[in-house]
Amino acid sequence: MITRVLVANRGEIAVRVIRACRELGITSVAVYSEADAGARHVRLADEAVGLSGSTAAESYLDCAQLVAAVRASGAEAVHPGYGFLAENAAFAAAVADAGAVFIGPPPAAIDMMGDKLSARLAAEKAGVAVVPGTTVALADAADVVAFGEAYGWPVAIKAAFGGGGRGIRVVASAAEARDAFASAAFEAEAGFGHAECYLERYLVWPRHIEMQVFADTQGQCVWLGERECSIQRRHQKLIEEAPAPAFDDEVRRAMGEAAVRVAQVAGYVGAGTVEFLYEDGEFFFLEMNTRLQVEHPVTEMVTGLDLVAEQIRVADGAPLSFTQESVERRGHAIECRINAEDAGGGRFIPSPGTVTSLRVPEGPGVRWDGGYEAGDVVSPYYDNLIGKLVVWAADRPAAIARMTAALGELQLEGVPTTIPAHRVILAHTDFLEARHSTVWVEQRLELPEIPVEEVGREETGRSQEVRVAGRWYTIPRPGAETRPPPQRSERGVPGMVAGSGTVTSPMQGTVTRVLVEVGEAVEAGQGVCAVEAMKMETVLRSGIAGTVAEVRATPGQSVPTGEVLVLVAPAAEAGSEPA
Ligand code: MV4
Repeated sequence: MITRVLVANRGEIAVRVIRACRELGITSVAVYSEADAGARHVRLADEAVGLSGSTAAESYLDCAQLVAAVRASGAEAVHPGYGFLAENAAFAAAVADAGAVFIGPPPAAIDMMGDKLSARLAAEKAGVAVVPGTTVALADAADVVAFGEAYGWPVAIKAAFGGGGRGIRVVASAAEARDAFASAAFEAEAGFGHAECYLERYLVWPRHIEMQVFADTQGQCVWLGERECSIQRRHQKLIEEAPAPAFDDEVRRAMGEAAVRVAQVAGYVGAGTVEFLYEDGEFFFLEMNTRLQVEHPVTEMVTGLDLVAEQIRVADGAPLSFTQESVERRGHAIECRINAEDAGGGRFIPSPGTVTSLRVPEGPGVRWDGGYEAGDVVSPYYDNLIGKLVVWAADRPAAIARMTAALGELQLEGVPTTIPAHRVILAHTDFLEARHSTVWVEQRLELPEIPVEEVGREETGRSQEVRVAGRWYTIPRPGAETRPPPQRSERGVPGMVAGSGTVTSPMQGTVTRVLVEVGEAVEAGQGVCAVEAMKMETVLRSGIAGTVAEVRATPGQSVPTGEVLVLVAPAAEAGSEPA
């Protein structure tokens, strides 16, 4: 029987797993990086093991250190949470080699779903519709043209080892195929270590609906219901709900059964999520996530199940504590992710710092899964998710009202958060009428420029307080620049300021790649370097044609928002100093 679990994660999900352990009478062992000594998950755990290093790569992503911690702590099982090593088959295998149980699926299932081409083949084998596309690696740009001519444009080029939205390139016409293929293959190689790409017809207004499945070691597999996850920006979800609004019972059942068949083809064990795109009443398999997801609480709220406790029981060899027939779904649940980000103008700029005060809402049907308390630091090294506000109510309108009220009660100071963005979304008629899609936040939602969270920072002398519709806001003083110019242009090219040869980082992050050298000629729109933040890499582009005058970026370098990384001199003055 499992009596000691090492939690190979941090933040709110480590807290969630530690709580489940406590309820099950299991001793929890936290791990922590140098930056996380004294973090909330460490304070809550029964025991803790330090890891050396502060960056994710040096600490929570270092397999060898984690396995050493498993051995040193005497843990009998490891819960990986989500992110970090949760979908790393080599880690799952190393945990088993160390004599402990990996609380997750077998390594072979992780591998099958990690390669999106073999995942598509698995779905086909399960008789599940995939987005029309290819199941062998692309050979050249001619494949893209042939596919586009046959199935229609736009076409998506996706990295076989990408996933979660990373490494997708949308091609609108045959004319774009050559460049798009070359850069997709380059980025796939640079980003994932595998250049293989495949094609899909690109759906322009889909909803993202995913199905929770659960399998045990005895061959049972059950679907628990779907989550609507379309409200997202830059492939990071903001709001999730269960059930999906305007979604038929028949489609739900068909999707659930399809997800179970995919899991069975993969030889799945434990909690898994099968992602689908849903458009015009049809659903298409996208990927399978072989982990517990951030948004699992909305499924817990409507089913009354504890998915983390179930994961631990299943890892211990127990049969599922429910059957397909016994699972009931009641009411409606919504989750709002509270991130340390300045959502002003829809830019969602990561803004780590110290949470100086925090009061979480209470009351019937309100749940807070948090990783921080007042005085804790949201570090620039990791995901900036502070916590998740989850509500349950009898139906969707009641859940939206409850969430709106709970957001009003949530008081968090010290860092800007996504709270103001949530309030705008929850009141939007497109959201209320479920007329949104995966691109709705980026294409339709207008968020005010008002940096609401600047309140209390007036000492800079660059802001002033104003009252709008009965609420106090702090806005920049006229003429005062409180942040670098928006890097997200009207046409939605991130990481580029049209007409400018000064390439700056649009967010706090780490330089991953430098793509040009001093003296090199570049086109307007050409990528010059790439910065990673929140697991997402953004290629920064020159806004002008010209010659690279200066490269200040170096791979691995941590950069604040607005840092100048590359200077491009305009073509006319090539070779001279940029203005
Ligand atoms: C797509 C798509 C439209 N058509 N594939 C992004 C995340 C990754 N799991 C797959 N993604 C998409 N694939 C085709 N053929 C649109 C998206 C997409 C998306 C999907 C899920 C959640 C959010 C998204 C946001 C933008 C695009």
